[in-house]
Amino acid sequence: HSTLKGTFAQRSKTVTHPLTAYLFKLMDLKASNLCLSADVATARELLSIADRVGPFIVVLKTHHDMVSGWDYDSEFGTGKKLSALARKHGFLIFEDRKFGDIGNTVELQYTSGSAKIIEWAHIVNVNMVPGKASVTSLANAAKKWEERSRYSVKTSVSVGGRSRGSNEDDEDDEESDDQADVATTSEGRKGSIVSVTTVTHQYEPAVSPRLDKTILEEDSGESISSFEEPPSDRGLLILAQMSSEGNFMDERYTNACVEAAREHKDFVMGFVSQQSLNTLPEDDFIHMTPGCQLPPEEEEGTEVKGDGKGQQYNTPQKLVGIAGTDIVIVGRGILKAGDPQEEAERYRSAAWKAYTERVR
Ligand code: 5IU
Repeated sequence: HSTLKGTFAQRSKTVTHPLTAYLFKLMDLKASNLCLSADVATARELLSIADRVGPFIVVLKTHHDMVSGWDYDSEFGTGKKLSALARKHGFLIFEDRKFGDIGNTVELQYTSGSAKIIEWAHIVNVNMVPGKASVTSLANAAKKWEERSRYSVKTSVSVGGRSRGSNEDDEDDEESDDQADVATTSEGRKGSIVSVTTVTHQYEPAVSPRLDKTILEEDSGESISSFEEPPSDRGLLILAQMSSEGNFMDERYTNACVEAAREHKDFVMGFVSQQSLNTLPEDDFIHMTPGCQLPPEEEEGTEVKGDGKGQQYNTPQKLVGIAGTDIVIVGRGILKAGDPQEEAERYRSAAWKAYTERVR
């Protein structure tokens, strides 16, 4: 297939999905096709590893539900802090949520609850077992969210000489009832509304500048990266193949995943899979592949095995070079290393080499 020989730079110019185009560009700029699977126990560790390994990766994969101490604050919480780090280092956040329920339920799981995944994860994935409706529902949810966040209307209400801001979009914000001509200030004082100003403005999808500053200050004042901001589009990966031993995703299942992806090209970026699934000439899906490890440096060239709990590993050379996937997802290979930063660089370099040799 032509995408096996096409460079990421070339594919960034022709691919339909804006977020995939952005990701391909990022991969080309950073010379990286590495995703860190940040399977850590605490929010503090998550932010710390994201900051340290950020320069070497293009995607950070999270499992927010295994992290303790996740701060759900919509402005200064863990999701927003991750977004700031994503902007600083240039990577996308992929919440490996593996949605797997009926359409209505996955939509709510994606957009609601404490975590509000859609707010901070550029990419999520779906388990196709319940059928194609879950993809349609997630796509609709994303479309609604994108429209809302592109043009959110901020209203500033001045009550009895005091001014406060409220967001009309925030349905559960009880204070935003600016229709009434009597309002209560945050201190509980009643007063009549002096003026109501409505300003339509471009929403900042990633993070507020204030938060950028907070994180950067904590981090010895490094400047924000020169990477352009990602588009506000959200993306989906369909779980088409798994790395675990004896999994039930057979060929028929995988083919149905590809079919669903083609039906939702404006939302589906590609697949979590073990090989490239681009077969039609017009296919240009991106493929991310877990189950990746390198042998230790001193044993270069040897085989890598599983983890004894069903996980099966392959080298970047095999996955990117031979099976034709684009991004390798590495967790414990990097996390358990003595120096995760150095190890991330070793994985980046091996995966990039496999890619450059493939397109040569
Ligand atoms: N993961 C897999 N295999 C899969 C899918 C997801 O390992 O087929 I879909 C996840 C599980 C874990 C990460 O979060 O990818 C791999 O971590 P290790 O590199 O530590 O095995």
